[in-house]
Amino acid sequence: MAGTILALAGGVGGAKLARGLADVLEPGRLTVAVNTGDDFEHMGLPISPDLDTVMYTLAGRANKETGWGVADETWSFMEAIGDLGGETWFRLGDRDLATHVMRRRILDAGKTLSEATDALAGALGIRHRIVPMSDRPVRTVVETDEGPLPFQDYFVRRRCEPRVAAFRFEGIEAAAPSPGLSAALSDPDLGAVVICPSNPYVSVAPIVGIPTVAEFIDARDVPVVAVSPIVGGRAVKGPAAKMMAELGAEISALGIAQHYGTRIDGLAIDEVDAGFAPDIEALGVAVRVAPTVMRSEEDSRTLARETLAFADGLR
Ligand code: FO1
Repeated sequence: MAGTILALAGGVGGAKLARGLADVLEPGRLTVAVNTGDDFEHMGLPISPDLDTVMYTLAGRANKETGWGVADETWSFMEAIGDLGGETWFRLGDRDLATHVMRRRILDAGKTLSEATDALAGALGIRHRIVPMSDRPVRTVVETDEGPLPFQDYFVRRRCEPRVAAFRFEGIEAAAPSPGLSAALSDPDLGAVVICPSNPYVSVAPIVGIPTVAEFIDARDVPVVAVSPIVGGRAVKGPAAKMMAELGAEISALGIAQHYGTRIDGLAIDEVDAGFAPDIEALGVAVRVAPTVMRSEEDSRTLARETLAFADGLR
């Protein structure tokens, strides 16, 4: 695989493949652009869940049980907040809290979300570039049968129960790509864009919906390959399958190919879904069958190598 790689990621699946790519690529060859549509201000703190999940995962400190936050976490702060009658629906662990407080201080000093991310990732010893998709606010709003819900209200407070009708990304029209994302897109050595196995509706859509990014993808001269987040008719983690059902999409690797259409050149699907290959290829999307469920860091490295080889073959 020649050239540099731009990975688009959000959530647990995205973070795992980003980790696999970081393990197999030199720091200068990988940029991970992360969804910020899930971000919100909570108790005066700037929360960036997908940036933190990617950062903690690349640092080897992610909480594998919850899929978010930090491993070996303690909850004294939350307990004390509860005792004082504060909000406890969105749980902030003691170690995780330090990240939000540090991000607050950096942003209050007038620095950008990109600069905050560089500082935090650097402090965690991460050598690969993790960048927010934009330094301007983009907020995902979930249109449900109970009306519009800010993303975290839908995802955490309501546990994804309301029926989804559509998604809105407030601020996306005015959202320029972050400097790191712009640099990756305009890098003459860019060899491929990898869309990680993240939720296509709420983790990937905000990134590829940024006008400059959408234009790049439509006019691209490098392969864009995605990894299906749906395996065997189910989401590996999270509400993607439930959303697809509610939106009337087929809950399968074919449904993912139909969602992305020819905005992607190739789709990596799991071995259990190999039967979908002809129908996906009929859409004009190349197929790579590979083990796509990442249960270990070795699995993530294997999938990263498969995805890079797949993209290389499409150049
Ligand atoms: N998800 C939950 O289901 N419950 C929580 O209390 C919760 C707290 C939390 C704190 C920090 C953080 O970075 C993420 C947190 N998440 C929690 C996950 C978060 O809602 C999701 O990671 C993303 O927004 C969706 O990928």
